[in-house]
Amino acid sequence: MIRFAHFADLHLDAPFREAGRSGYSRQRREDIKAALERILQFSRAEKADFVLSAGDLYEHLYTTKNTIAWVSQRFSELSMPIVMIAGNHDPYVADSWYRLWPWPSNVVVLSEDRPGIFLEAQKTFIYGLGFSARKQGKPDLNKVPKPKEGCFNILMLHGTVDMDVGDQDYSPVSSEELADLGYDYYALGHFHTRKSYPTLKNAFNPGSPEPLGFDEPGDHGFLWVEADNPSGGGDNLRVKDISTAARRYSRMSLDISDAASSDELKMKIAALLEGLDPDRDIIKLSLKGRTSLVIDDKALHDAFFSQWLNARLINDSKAPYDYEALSGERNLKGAFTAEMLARIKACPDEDRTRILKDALILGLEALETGRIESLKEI
Ligand SMILES: [Mn+2]
Repeated sequence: MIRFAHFADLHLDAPFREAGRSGYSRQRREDIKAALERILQFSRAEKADFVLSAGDLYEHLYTTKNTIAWVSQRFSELSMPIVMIAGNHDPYVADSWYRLWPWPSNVVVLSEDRPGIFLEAQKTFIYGLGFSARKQGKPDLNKVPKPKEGCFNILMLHGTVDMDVGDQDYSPVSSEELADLGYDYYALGHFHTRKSYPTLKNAFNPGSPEPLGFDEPGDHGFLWVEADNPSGGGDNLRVKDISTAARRYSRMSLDISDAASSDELKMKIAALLEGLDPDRDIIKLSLKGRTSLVIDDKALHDAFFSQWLNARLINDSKAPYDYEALSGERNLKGAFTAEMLARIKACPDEDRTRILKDALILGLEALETGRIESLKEI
């Protein structure tokens, strides 16, 4: 049996430029380090055979020497091999820390200079396809050696699998091409949310251990893999998600059309935030719908979010329609409004009246903008 940790896209020293509580960016960079600590602690406690880092360990443009010294120290405290490839944010360029730093003896960087390694004690062959520039097209899979018989074979790749990437050319491959290589496990990186592939059951992209922004919602962590060695094609993989994230990003929206007063609006917001943690949750809340209430964004933000690590309130609500004025307009909108108002007035049924009122709003929105944004909220 073989057991290992697979993580990717840690992005040490990411800049975190968005606004937040004082000291926010520094706190978030510490969160990333804490996520790495959790991965390494887990690996040590479980006596992992080795640890894989599938690219974007750090930000080449922002990472300080201190941070690299810190990672190197942490790595040196482990006895098992740590095998890394470079990603598009930390490419194996001339001044790369992967190249220049005196890494401890258990750290292996797979690069063009040395793309593969056989770990004797673990009976595992690992081949790496990392980045040697910030952008890189299709990797040359002909260079990938045949899997070694009688041992576990891992291909590490920082790139995109089975996607129509257009000009976003980040080392694209197809799952068929990977499957043809016949490796036991494909340790992927690049996408910051977890990914598995229906057509390639032994390929995994773990996502970022600590989420970096609103496009990385939900829980985040790394993968813990157990497999038979040799595996016979990777059929007996057991892959577990292990959480490491300190924060959780979410975008939320609240339709405030039916809030009759400022107090009611506040109650709606309070109800939405119930169960969220001001330190753990990082949120972007947009207020939607049509209302005649005067909304003071700053006062609302201060009332609810002054203690939050990072929460934004965006007022996307609009003023209500003036139906009487609209129905007097000599155009399609005017005719539509007049017709709908007449139907609403004549309607005896409460439920149907509500449907007609919604139809009036949606119809006006469609006539004005050519699409219906608020449909999902009704
Ligand atoms: Mn990345």
